[in-house]
Amino acid sequence: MPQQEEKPKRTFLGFDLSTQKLKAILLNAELNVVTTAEVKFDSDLPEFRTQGGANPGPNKHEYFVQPVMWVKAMDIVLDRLVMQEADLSTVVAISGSAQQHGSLYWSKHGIASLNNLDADRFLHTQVDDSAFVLNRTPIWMDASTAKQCFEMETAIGGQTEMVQQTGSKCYARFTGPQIRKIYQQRTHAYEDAQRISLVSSFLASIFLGKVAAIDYADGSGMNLLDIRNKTWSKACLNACAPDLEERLGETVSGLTVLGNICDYFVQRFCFPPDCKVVACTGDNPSALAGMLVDNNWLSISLGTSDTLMMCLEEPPNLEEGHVLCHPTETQQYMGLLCFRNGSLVREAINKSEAGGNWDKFNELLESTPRGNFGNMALHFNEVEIIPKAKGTLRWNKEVQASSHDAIKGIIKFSSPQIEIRALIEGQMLHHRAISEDMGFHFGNETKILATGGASVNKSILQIIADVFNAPVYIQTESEAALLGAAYRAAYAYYINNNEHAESQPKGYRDYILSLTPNHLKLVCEPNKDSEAIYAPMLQRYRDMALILENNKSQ
Ligand code: ADP
Ligand code: XUL
Repeated sequence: MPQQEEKPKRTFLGFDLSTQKLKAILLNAELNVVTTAEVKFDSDLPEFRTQGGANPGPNKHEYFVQPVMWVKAMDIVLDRLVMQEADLSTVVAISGSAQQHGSLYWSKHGIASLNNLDADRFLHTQVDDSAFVLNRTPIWMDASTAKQCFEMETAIGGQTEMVQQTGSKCYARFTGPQIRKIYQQRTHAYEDAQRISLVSSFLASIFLGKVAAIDYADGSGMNLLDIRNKTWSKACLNACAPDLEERLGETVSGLTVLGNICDYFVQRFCFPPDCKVVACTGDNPSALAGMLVDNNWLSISLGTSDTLMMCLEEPPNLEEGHVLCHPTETQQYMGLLCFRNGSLVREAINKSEAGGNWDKFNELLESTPRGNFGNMALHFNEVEIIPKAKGTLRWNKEVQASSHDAIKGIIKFSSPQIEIRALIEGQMLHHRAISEDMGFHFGNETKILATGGASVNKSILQIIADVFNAPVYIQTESEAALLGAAYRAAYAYYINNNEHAESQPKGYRDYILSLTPNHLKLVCEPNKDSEAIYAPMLQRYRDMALILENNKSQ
């Protein structure tokens, strides 16, 4: 007998089925990356003729995907992992993240094929077009359901009621309005659909060999889930389509082990037969899980749009923005705010004021003092989501919130330096005000996690630190949604494992951080005078915004 039994080699596998690609990541027992593999839809699967991972539909605002493309991608990504000598026989748990809101409609034949996958054949020859009553799945980019949104909100007693129950007003891309459109326009297909999956629960279904439950967090993006009770809202189901509950099935926590991997993957890719399949979730909740943040953290993604995520104790019932059930139960809820005028506006001002050179842009930005002599701007080049407004406004220190000039603003600032600082400070004041409205409490413990393309820009991050009066960190590993999938697999495995039965199991965040503590890097701290400068500016921004709001409603 050896003195100490050798620990079995354990790995965890995470997937992210995003808009443009399917990516897999294999983590070892210490949660370090062993290997990754990916399949890009446009270039690796050109036969589906996607652009940016989607196909435009025949009618205006329609976007779809053929689900068999995703099935094919799963075979390929697993092959690519094997080709990189990943030992899949060590994988003890799997989970996934996927683009939110898309819906798949299983046929009777499809469910039978899923239950009886033949390991000698490719997946996509078994879960093929005929596995679904619609071989085109509407995805989140689809904006064709304004009519159904109106109908659903009206049926349950208005927009406020929809927000109260589901955490969001009806959005065209959300799954409920999409299902209703299919029920109305393809009634026979709807009637033939045995089950409906989200993209995330579809991913889990393939590994499980049966239709998987929808998790609470991704379920919150449907306008169908009562986010307080974590059950389907009868009123919303009735407002959507008949006999819907039986098609949706039960909902579960995103930390649930749904079962063992099906035999197909054991035979074909050498997974162990007791490898656990953990509920999959949407890409935004999964990113929050991958960032390992608690209620002190505000995460700001500076991508094409600026997206803010936070943990919340209570839903704020905001007219805009989304409240979702928290993916890892670190807190009750997560808040999600998306602002359309992010990087593209910064790029436009960079072009007009600094010739498109970010170094020059930063030099000009840093040559102006914090507070910008009282100059402030709002640039909504596209109609902003919150507030729903379009246009540019510049205010100098003479413009009073109470005067008519607040609505008109001034034409131009006196220098590119002032223009650039006014843009960045204005964006961040706007983001801070709305995240406060959503219920985020700023205090001494507040920290910011910056991600996305513009998070490489330290001058912008310094302004974030000052306006939010909080230190700014970046992640050392990118792709939070993908990491979040593998982390959830590891945690669900841990809480389901007998070896911890006697002690009180750690919470999700504590457990993952105990294995992989150094995932963040501090990049900027607020200057000492930042609160003194930006607190009055924030109030001024709010006063100005109120004038605009009142003016709009007159
Ligand atoms: P998405 O994931 O939404 O496609 P990314 O997170 O990749 O977007 O971010 C892309 C954006 O990052 C670009 O639009 C660009 O303006 C911005 N960006 C890249 N480098 C810089 C930089 N040095 N400073 C500011 N913004 C930058
Ligand atoms: C969120 C949303 C997108 C998709 C695709 O509401 O529509 O972020 O999840 O990434």
